[in-house]
Amino acid sequence: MRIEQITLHHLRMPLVAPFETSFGRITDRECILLELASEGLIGIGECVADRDPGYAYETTGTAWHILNDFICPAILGQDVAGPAEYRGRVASVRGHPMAKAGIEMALWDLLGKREGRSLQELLGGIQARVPVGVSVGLQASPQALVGTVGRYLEQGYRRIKIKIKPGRDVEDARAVRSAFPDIRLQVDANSAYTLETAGILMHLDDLGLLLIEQPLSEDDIWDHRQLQARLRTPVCLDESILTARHARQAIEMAACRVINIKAGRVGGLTEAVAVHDVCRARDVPVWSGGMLETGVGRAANLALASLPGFTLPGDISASDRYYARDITYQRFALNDDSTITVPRGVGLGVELDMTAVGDFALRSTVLGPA
Ligand code: NPQ
Ligand code: MG
Repeated sequence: MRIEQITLHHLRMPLVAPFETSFGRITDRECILLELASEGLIGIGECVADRDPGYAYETTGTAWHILNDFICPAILGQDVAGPAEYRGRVASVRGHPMAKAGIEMALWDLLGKREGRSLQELLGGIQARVPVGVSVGLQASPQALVGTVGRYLEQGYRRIKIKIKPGRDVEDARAVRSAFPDIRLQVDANSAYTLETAGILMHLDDLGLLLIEQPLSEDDIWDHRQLQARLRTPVCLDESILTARHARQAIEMAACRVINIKAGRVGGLTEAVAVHDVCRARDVPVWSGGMLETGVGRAANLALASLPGFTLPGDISASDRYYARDITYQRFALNDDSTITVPRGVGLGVELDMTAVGDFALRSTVLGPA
């Protein structure tokens, strides 16, 4: 596939409601949309870096720089066989997985369009509909949280994840559990604790949670092992797992019993499938994380989550959980059984609404061969 032109769009999209986590509160989501032109086809991809380096060190600013100055020049005017070969070409760029993953997603879309196959088929996905839940941000009080969770349950979500941080953990989780004794419930700390402050999390152990996600820092895999040894509830790693090797090491260390997979965090869908394979071979359940994706990244998450090892509900959610207006014509809705249907069209199976892209774009650039 000869890469003739790459267009980058830095977008800012308003959220339907503010989203607050242990690392901050946002009212708009930024991302970079990519369009790769090759032999009469356009492949589209989404880079999930946001404006601020709160979840990870990458931002829309660093990703734009790495894409514009290093990654795009390495493939423009070149014949790229596919996602696997692309990974070799960008191996000399250290880090920056989200920037790399944005182009990789567009290459998968191109490959699917060329071969007339869906991303689901290309990745080896099998389920037609994938079970999903909703991630609920920190609210003003435990009472407000119970109200918000109740509204998502009414909408049909059958798995709830709440965000926690020091001072907003046990009381919040207990309030939700006592209001809804039977729901599938889990918590996510986004690295807000240390082994020294994590003692409080022992109180979560009798709430029947599905898992406790990323309590400690990204680079504290060993300390997650110490914490997991003291908890009956499974620890799930998110930020700590940047490669399939990390997944293997974390499992070997008994640092977690579940892994959250996000293609952006691990540098692309190819590595995401490799993480899935490592976990499946060891009987470790995985589920799809979410990064408040547009319809583009949401389609990719659905295809990935249809692989057989994704046995827990994903943080994918319907489009209207996050956006009143999206950049794809396709919108994803929740089915009655708390699933979302995996797109079946070629590639990602979604088409861009270029009017919406134009309206949300802060800047765009068209890159050609040097
Ligand atoms: C998580 N996602 O599982 C992430 C955290 C997250 C759905 O909880 C901008 C950029 C906003 C990155 C919001 C969910 C974000 C973000 C949440 C990451 O940890
Ligand atoms: Mg998380």
